[in-house]
Amino acid sequence: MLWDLFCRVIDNWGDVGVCCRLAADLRARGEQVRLWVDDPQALAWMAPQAGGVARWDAHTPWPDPGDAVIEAFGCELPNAFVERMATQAQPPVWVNLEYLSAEPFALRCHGLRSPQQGVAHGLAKYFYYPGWQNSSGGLLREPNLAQRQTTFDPAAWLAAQSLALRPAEQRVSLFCYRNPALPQLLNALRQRPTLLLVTPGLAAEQVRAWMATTVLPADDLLRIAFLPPLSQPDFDHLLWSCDVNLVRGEDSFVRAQWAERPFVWQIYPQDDGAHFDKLEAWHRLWAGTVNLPPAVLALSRAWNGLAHPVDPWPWPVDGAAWQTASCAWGQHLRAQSDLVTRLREFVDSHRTVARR
Ligand code: TRH
Repeated sequence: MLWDLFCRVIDNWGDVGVCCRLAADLRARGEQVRLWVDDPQALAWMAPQAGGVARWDAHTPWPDPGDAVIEAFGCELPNAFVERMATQAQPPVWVNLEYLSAEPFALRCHGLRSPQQGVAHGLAKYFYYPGWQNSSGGLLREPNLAQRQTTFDPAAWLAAQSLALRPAEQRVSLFCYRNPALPQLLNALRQRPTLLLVTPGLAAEQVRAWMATTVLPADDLLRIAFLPPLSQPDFDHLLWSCDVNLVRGEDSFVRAQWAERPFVWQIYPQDDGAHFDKLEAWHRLWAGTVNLPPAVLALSRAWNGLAHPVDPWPWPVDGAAWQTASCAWGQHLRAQSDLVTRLREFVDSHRTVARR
């Protein structure tokens, strides 16, 4: 089938990150994909090999739509394209790919049909919610992920990044938004030998600001390395090479779960505080499924500003239990089908309905 996948870059990298990963996964399964991105700049470093990417705007001369149209994160399709969808003898299956959420509404709304009006009159859009349960839309997990992970050599990859390893040193990756709890985290990391791997952008900016006001002796237990922007495969390699990963948003959050290493998620902050409900829904699902050390939830709440200033900083002492829980969670998810498997089934079944 031919898929048209629309992405509008709002801010940060997750919109385009999820869409280019979805496009690559569909193509890996033999699907034809046109990835329409309004601002594809980030793909130059995130997915330099990505093909079939087209920049779009209100003046794009649109081809006939494919068999399936994926509107990522409610990005509002251009009217001219929707008009072409409405004139097709066999209209495409139109799917709104929603944000990942553990809140109950996501399961309730997953798969719902929404008849459209205006230029889209006669068309229906379907809400598609990713998720962690069999009744959700699933999580992106490409077919060769497990094979990549079993053949990956962290020491070789770290050496290729010119990162010398020290014995008994924990490795922590940092990918975050602005976070007032960062100084507390950094001071907590100084309590034992730690190599902190800092991603570019907001994480690097905040760590540098902290270093400007904190004297780190040359023999400090905390070492800090600043990373360049990594391709998505190399961002996976970073997560797979660390003992703890601090991730954010949506796509890196999911990738940290596939890494099956301890992770702490900074949820995308919203002005009205709505992200707190979303975070606690995630906590309930996670802690209700695997045996999480209590300190892990305390750390997650502290890192997301739900409980701070916290002293002493709740960095879990029982790393083994945290690692066991992370593995159990990943295995729990791998036992389910992935998002693209479910999405293809969803489109197939709804195309059949349209043909009757
Ligand atoms: O960048 P983000 O904060 O994106 C967010 C989320 O998508 C959120 O849902 C959305 O509402 C908001 O944007 C507007 O975090 P996320 O989702 O983890 O996306 C980051 C992408 O960047 C992910 O695909 C991983 C990738 N990445 C790299 O490939 N290399 C890197 O070096 C880094 C730091 C990230």
